Amino acid sequence: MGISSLRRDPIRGGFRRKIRLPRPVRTSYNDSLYKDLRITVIIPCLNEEQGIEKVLIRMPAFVDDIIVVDNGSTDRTADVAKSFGANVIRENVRGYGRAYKRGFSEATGDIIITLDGDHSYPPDAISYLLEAFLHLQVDFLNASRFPVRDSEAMSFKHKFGNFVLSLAMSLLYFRWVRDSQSGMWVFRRSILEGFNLESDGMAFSEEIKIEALRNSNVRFSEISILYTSRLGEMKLNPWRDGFFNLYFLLKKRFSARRK
Ligand SMILES: Nc1nc2c(ncn2[C@@H]2O[C@H](COP(=O)(O)OP(=O)(O)O)[C@@H](O)[C@H]2O)c(=O)[nH]1
Ligand SMILES: [Mg+2]
Repeated sequence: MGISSLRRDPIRGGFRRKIRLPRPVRTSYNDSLYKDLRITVIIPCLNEEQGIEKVLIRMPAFVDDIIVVDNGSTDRTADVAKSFGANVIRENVRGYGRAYKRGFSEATGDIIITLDGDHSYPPDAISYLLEAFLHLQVDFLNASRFPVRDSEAMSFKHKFGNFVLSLAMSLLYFRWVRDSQSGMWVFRRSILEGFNLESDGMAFSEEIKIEALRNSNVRFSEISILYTSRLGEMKLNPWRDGFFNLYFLLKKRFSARRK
């Protein structure tokens, strides 16, 4: 029945025929959990006092636990994160991968979600990613930054480097991966048990995806998010990290697998 078929009440101005609103549906889910799942967000930070504030302001309320791994910051990163109720863990040994491995060892959630502390990845996308993760029935969901809509977010050099690295990973592992360097992932914590994560540096981002692709019991998928320009100073060294990541990719592909 279209709304035009209802006659306007000339006196009260409303519609004559009563529209019955459905009763709120009660679910059996525990209110404090996202569909009965405990969600842990892990954010590695090296001097991200500006970015981490913006990230934590936008963090959805259903996230159960936020772990900020403070990788030897000399600014107010830890204080800002604590003021938002995050669980701040200090990891004095530098390195992106190192920070993540420390964070994983402290995580308790059924699902782990990661993002940078620089406010380049969207915390608002967490619910969308979780829904996609559950709907697609996967174990590891990679959030691809491509296509990049914000022209300030990524230089041509970065886009080109990312494309080369992602193409190399796709060819080496026989699986199309659009963004091998993305730092935003959603995965079941239990899959970490079968992973062999060695990198302490920036190559960790591709290594965790390689492990997901290599494990036949891990269902992998990828979905686009909106990536924007970071706040604060960039920690990545494009040439050094780019070439090292390519070398790491080849080394991992052709070396014997350690368990
Ligand atoms: N490069 C780097 N990043 C770190 C380190 N420890 C923590 N991080 C954090 O890891 C995230 C990724 O670094 P970023 O400079 O944003 O790299 P990009 O996103 O690849 O450009 C940021 O939140 C950093 O603050 C570290 O030792 N090295
Ligand atoms: Mg970043």
